[in-house]
Amino acid sequence: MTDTVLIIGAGFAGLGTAIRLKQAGITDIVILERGSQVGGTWRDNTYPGAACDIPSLMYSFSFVPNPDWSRAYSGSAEILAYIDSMVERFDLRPHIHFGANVIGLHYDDESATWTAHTEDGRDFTGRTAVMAAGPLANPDWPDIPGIDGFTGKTIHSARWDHDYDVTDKRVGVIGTGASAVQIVPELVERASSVKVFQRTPGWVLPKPNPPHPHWLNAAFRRRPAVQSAARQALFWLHEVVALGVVWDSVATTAVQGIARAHLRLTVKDKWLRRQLTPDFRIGCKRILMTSDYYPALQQNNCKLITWPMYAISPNGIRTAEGVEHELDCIVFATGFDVSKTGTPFPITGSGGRVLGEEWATGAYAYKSVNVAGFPNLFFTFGPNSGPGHNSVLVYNEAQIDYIVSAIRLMRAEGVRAIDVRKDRQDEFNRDIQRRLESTTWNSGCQSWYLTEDGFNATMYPGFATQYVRQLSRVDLEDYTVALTTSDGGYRTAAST
Ligand code: N01
Repeated sequence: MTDTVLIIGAGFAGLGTAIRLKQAGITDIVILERGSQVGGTWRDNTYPGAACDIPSLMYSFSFVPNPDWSRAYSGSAEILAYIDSMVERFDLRPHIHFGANVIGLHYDDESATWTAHTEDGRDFTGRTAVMAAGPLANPDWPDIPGIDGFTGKTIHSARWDHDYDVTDKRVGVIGTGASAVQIVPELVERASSVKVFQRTPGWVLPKPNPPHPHWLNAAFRRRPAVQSAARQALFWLHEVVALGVVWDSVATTAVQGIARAHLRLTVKDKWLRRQLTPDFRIGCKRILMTSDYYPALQQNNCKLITWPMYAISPNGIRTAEGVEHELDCIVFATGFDVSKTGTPFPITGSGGRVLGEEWATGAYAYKSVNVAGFPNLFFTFGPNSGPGHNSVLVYNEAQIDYIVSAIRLMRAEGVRAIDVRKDRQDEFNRDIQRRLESTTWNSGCQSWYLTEDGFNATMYPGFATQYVRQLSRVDLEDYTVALTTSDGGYRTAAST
């Protein structure tokens, strides 16, 4: 029982970890999922227009190829169907406990095990635990005065209410990030009026999205190597883009030039163009990929509001110059409450140390996967694992394979606990923070990548290739290792 692997979350990362564990012959897996369905952020983000801005050939696992993607960039329903299909294809359902909302995770030094407590009073214990809850899980409602007094309908982009019909309604959208730019074009088609409340404009690049022709999907089906080659080609194309997007360089100026030209070509009105021109380097905030947003903003029933919001009134939104914008519905496309400091629920490690306290001013880890003092605990999408230019699933696959290798190694060597060495972790993080200094993310804008103090606990400052390479091998030299002895006790590897 105690060799069980606990996985928290049944989104891409949790299911991917379970698949790779099973493929490695490890089957005592318990997946704890707070929802009643798999899919994580793709289960929750079903707003009109929800889609991925990374090509599907890369926004999928290489070990679960799908030859049938309908187009270059898939919509959320198709992605969710892909995630769902993994459950049956790899017989994961018996491992998943739905409605298991983890509210605490605690390590016991005596038994070297983790116990997850759920909201409904259940406990699940395992030798190892994998955090796969995802960073974009909890909607962020902004702190705008009067928010609770609005008498119309409020909807958050990450919890769309499909029973509410926006047809002929006066809709306000707060936010102009990656979610908003997908929602606005859909709303403009249906609502009587759409007012977009912008605090900061983002850089926009066009996103042509051609359907995959039948012959291409047939080729992928007949020759999986063709699909792998296409995936590789896209991967390297995105790696090249890193030169302009990750580091602040002349290539950044070139990419910014493309975004500026796109704005000039698609937005004719000078005033609107000025309002939509960011004052930060491209890449600093997430680049918005859409060909539909600028045209939607210029429709007769759409208006960009750039006056700061003063308050939400019972009838709408009041802006700083004293205008009240009357609305039937407010859409909050205001993003996610991402834990860059603290943890989503209490996690106590060896000796009762509390991870939330250690991460109070910013999260950090060793290679984004382990944290010293929290033995046998592994993170997916952990600190400093975010890409700005490539598929997050490429990074996620590397994390998963590292975790599976570590668990296999533990079993093969009779290891009861591995705990990453603090000196290795500190050295690693010094290097990460030094390298982040020259990136676009740290070049002076405010984004969800940074804490309020400007600490970047989110992004990986390099190529995807470098990230993958650093996780290609588990070196037990990086860890303090406790081995099980023949009498059932244990000793640290150093004392052998
Ligand atoms: O959220 P965001 P999102 N008053 O945090 C504004 C992923 N994603 O849901 O920029 C006024 O980016 C805020 O303004 P500002 C992707 O990783 C992926 O759009 O802070 N405005 C901003 O405009 C992405 O990065 C896909 O000044 C307020 C917006 O709300 C992440 O999800 C698609 C405010 C929030 O933007 C989050 O994107 C969609 C306030 N008080 C999302 N508070 C893919 O295609 C916030 N805002 C894979």
